[in-house]
Amino acid sequence: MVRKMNQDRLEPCHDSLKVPRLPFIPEKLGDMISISIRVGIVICLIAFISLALHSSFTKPDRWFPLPEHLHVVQNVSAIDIDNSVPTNITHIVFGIAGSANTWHDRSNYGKLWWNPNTCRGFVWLDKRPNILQRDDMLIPYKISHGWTQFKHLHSASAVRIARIVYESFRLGLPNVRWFVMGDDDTVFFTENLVNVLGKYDHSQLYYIGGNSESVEQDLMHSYDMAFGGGGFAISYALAARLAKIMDSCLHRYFYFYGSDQRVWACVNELGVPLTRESGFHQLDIHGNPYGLLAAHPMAPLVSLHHLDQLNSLFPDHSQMHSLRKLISAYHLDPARIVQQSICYDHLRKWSISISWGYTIQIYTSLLITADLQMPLQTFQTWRSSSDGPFTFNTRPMNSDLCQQPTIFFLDQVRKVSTGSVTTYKRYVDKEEKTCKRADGEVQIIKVSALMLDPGYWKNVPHRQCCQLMDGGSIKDGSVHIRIRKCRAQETITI
Ligand SMILES: *[C@@H]1O[C@H](CO)[C@@H](O)[C@H](O)[C@H]1NC(C)=O
Ligand SMILES: CC(=O)N[C@H]1CO[C@H](CO)[C@@H](O)[C@@H]1O
Repeated sequence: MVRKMNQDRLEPCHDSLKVPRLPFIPEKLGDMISISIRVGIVICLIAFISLALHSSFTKPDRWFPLPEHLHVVQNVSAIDIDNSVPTNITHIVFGIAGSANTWHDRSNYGKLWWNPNTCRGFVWLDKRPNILQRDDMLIPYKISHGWTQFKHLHSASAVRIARIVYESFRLGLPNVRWFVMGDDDTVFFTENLVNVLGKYDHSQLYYIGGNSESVEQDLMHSYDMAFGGGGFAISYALAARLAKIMDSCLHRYFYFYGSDQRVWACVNELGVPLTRESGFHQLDIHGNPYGLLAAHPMAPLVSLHHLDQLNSLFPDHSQMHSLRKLISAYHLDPARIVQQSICYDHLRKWSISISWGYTIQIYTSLLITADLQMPLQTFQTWRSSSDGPFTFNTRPMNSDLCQQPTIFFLDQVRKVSTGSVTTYKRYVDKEEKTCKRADGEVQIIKVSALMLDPGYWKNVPHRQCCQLMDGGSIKDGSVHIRIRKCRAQETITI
């Protein structure tokens, strides 16, 4: 693994192949022309042989500078076609879009998820950064090259960032199956990313990601575009095809706005559609992402974005602290993080919704599963900060605090032999103290679960069931719930 700080790499020679011209003889005689063609061919041959001989004793690039796309084609041989080895983190090359000015602050996101022992890839910067602290450079950086030559209507950096996939490919790193693009404020959940990508054959043309949560954004850009901040994956095979057309393509789409839009347009020229994976989160929302993460779609959590523009995931904590907390649960059981389970206390007529590793809600009424799996709208749209529409249904959050569900947030995580025990602590809003709640006695919820097999997500998604232990008895303010596979005939019924 390359851990040293990466400097800009030397650009290969850009001169195009110079074709020797035939000596032009201005004679009108036909045979003179044919003679001159023959002479020309001989001269060409001599020139070719002598150059070839010469080049074998010198740096090849100097004499036969291949056009860049040929360099790239050569390296298709680098494709790792041994599908018998399951995809792992070392098969991914990350291309993170950064800029010298913001990298110092944004590098904090990288520190949350980048494991320098296993992750490969670079943050691509516009220029050399002022290195303030050594650990800013946990993710090695490279300086983008050749991007200033492109015409653009909006921002030059959109061109630069769109080219990251191309520049990453051109590095010719061995054993690459996927190129994963993200922003410097994207947090990846790499174990889940690996498992999601492992479902697909990297030697086929794949473009995998998610679109925006806000319909206004999808209308403005495209529903079938992978939004860059949520991150997207390009298979090696697609990257090889893209690399050949990238620069001409960027010239064609100079009038586009974003970098992800440019990549999308180029991918479209290759006839490749977006493969949607609902664990990629652009988080094009304002306000509190709580509702979304408390009722996550049935898919592994792959990424989160825009976190410094959203409320903290855990109230009364900084966003960084919140993320560290969420990630501590994620490390315990990656495939299960924020997965929802729903169960009922039929005796007390309560509904309980668990988002594992994050939060639990208790409703002191019986709500159907179809409602509970619908996110509470704790957020607004990205552009206009309106109440929708989103690309999924939402439930309104009652403005009367006392009518809202009781919320518990992750407090502690503990590994036990083959699973985990996570505890969730009742959250009391400062203004909420006066509410009389039927569930007021419950202060702590303890949840035990077996580790979710990462292979779980290779099957058709299926919610797991939960069950109140000890008949739902409350001991010292604490309730115990177990999450487990649903039994063969079991339904989640009021
Ligand atoms: C990942 O796969 C490679 C083969 O491409 C293998 O050599 C390596 O041991 C694997 N690494 C892990 C962490 O499984
Ligand atoms: C031109 C280029 O980038 N070539 C690379 C192709 O891949 C091999 C490794 O598989 C590299 O060693 C080359 O530098």
